[in-house]
Amino acid sequence: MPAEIKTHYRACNLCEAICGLEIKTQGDQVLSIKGDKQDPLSRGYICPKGTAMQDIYTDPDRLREPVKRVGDRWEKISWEEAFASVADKLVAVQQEHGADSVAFYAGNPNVHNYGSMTHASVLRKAVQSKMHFSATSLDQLPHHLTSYTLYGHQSLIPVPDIDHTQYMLIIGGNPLASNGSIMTVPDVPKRLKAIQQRGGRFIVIDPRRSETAEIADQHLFIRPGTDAYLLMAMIHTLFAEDLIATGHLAELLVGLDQIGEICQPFTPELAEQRTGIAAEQVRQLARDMATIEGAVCYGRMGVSVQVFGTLCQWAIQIINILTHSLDVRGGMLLPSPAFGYIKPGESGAGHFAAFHSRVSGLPEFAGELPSTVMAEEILTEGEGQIRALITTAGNPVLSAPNGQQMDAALSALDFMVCIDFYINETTQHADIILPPTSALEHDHYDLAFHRLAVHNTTRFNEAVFQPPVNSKHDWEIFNQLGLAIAARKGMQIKVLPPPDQLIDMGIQRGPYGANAGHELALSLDKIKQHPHGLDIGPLQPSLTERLCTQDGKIHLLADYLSKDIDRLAKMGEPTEKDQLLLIGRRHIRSNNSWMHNSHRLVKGKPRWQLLMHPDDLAARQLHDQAQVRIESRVGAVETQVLSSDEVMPGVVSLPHGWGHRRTGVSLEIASQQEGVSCNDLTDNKLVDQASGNAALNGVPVRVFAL
Ligand SMILES: Nc1nc2c(c(=O)[nH]1)N[C@H]1C(S)=C(S)[C@@H](COP(=O)(O)OP(=O)(O)OC[C@H]3O[C@@H](n4cnc5c(=O)[nH]c(N)nc54)[C@H](O)[C@@H]3O)O[C@H]1N2
Ligand SMILES: Nc1nc2c(c(=O)[nH]1)N[C@H]1C(S)=C(S)[C@@H](COP(=O)(O)OP(=O)(O)OC[C@H]3O[C@@H](n4cnc5c(=O)[nH]c(N)nc54)[C@H](O)[C@@H]3O)O[C@H]1N2
Ligand code: SF4
Ligand SMILES: [Mo]
Repeated sequence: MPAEIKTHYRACNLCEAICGLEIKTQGDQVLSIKGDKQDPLSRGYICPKGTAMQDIYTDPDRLREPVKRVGDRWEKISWEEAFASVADKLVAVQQEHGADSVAFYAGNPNVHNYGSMTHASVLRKAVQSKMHFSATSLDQLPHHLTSYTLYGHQSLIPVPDIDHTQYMLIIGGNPLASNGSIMTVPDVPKRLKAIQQRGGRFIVIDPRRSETAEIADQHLFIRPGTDAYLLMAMIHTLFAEDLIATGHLAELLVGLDQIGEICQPFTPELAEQRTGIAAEQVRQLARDMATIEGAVCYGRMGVSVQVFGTLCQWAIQIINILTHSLDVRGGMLLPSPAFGYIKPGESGAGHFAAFHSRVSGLPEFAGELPSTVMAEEILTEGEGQIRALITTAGNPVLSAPNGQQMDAALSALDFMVCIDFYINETTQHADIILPPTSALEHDHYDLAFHRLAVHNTTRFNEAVFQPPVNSKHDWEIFNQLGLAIAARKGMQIKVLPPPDQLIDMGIQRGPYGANAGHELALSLDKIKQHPHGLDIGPLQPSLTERLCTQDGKIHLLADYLSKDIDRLAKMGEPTEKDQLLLIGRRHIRSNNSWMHNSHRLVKGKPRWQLLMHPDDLAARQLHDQAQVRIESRVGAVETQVLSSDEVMPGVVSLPHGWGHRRTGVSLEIASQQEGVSCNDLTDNKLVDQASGNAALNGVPVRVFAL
């Protein structure tokens, strides 16, 4: 008799949109994956990656047991042997070279996997090193630093109230491809169209006419890396034209006059010269923000991951504050999640520049050093050198700038262990790989992204499949490896109970719990009764009660920002003759570096080429689809160029996460794909000076015919 057909509901954990999925299975087969129409947040929306969740589950290349490297082969080993060897090695390295000779790199999927978020601390406590790196500093670090500076907590991050806004200014974000970031917004095409249907507008500022720009009311090209001039000029205009209205926040603001002074030199005319956006247009953007009720200014990767990333994110908050667009309906609002609700007294607020990196002297934030310095900290000899590395769900060889240097650094380590289920560009350097279960084999509660969602909901889902007998979840690996290391150090550490138990306490104590006197009296058990998710209401103004600064005020300016504004004022014209500025590009069918082993996602038109404006092609006597060599300060790659007026003249675009054709990678489908790694060109020395975040956009390159 054939096995029974079952229907499961599960949120997708591949990107920040956390769409509800309806998954039909029979035995151990997935029959179909569709959007869950009853999910109150995603409303049935799904993208092609959601369907591809099944390809990860069935992928023959996915590791199911620990492996150890023997020469250039991989040998299966038992979990006992794996934990013992890793613990022996790490402890030996620390005994010889000190606690900080072992480093961590945590990749992006950690924040999409709740057991990794709750249990990573067990391993960290056992290892006791202060060398932590993560994808945060290749990404949203400027948002955390800005929230820490202005609102007193790195995770108190307001998001656009997209369902009620009348005017949305999107700078350097492409939600149609990314499905939103630092803004959990499934079903974003409909949500953006709804702005227009209710008589509002949205405007995109981007060096490329992106998918989002295509459907916007207006698209303005901007020269990469110059957004800070635009934003400072908008602030300048608000002061110059007496457009400032701070509404209910007025009494909380400290340093308003200083902002007025510091933005003086940044005229719309200067902005025009640097950005390419007409001065009158710059003024109009400021006026619209100030005069339209329910307006919001939002910026993402394009403005975070560039040379003035923090200044841009700060200026975006300031514009929202000065136009009474913060903490108001239709503007920027703080989500109120069932778990992880930030209010005064909450731990994990962050700290900044408590120590600096050894070689380049970049500051830590919240206990992490910028990932741009990880390779040099491995390669530069001397006291404090990193000798061993633990990676969890990360692929820095393809994701961090100067990938060739990263590759060389990982080869130079005394020992490396990876918690990951693929042998890819990074993990191939490991001595031992510890593979966790895949997503459909564990339960799921999204800890990170309900906290950034445009509507408050909560959702818990059971595992779709029973995990195989000899398998471990990420959280079990953290517990057991932590114990093994602690035992060798004669330390006592506590392992943690399963993640669902941990978050249950947090939910019960949260704002919808019985303790808070909420009528829902939420607990995990109650949430489990709603497998499609539970609607807990639209975003509401709440910032004034939730500010975590010591005096409960918003200090608009900080020293490090004044310094950065100085740096902006002194910066010259960025490009030399013949130089082009390289930017990235995301595609709906791709997910950073690790979903190219799914046939259904990579089939069809290739998507890894370099885009170049026809004028720039002509100037180099290049023709469409020619093979070209791209050179930057750190490296060179060869690929195909496509002629496209999507990018502005002077700008070229290459997506990241490709470049799987190399020896040592065991990804059957991915390694057949053409395409090179964009991060073999991006520069580890090109950083946002304020935070140390990587500047992966706006990288100077030259392009030649092959
Ligand atoms: N399909 C898909 N979805 C994803 C991901 C993925 O890889 N694929 N990754 C996920 C992750 S980890 C993240 S962080 C988010 C990112 O989410 P987004 O930030 O929305 O995604 P990006 O496509 O990187 O958008 C950045 C935009 O900035 C533009 N840009 C580049 N340089 C500049 C500049 O100097 N100024 C301005 N104004 N714009 C600039 C680019 O052309 C691009 O359109 O996406 C998430 N979702
Ligand atoms: N040039 C350029 N570079 C970029 C960007 C860009 O826009 N342009 N974007 C940056 C951004 S926003 C980000 S977030 C980073 C991402 O950088 P990383 O996080 O370093 O890289 P990913 O490609 O996300 O790789 C994820 C790894 O996690 C593994 N994995 C997946 N799920 C799990 C799991 O549940 N458990 C475990 N243990 N492992 C798992 C995968 O096999 C893969 O090896 O890239 C950054 N790099
Ligand atoms: S948009 Fe993101 S969360 Fe939704 S189905 Fe696609 S990958 Fe999954
Ligand atoms: Mo990211």
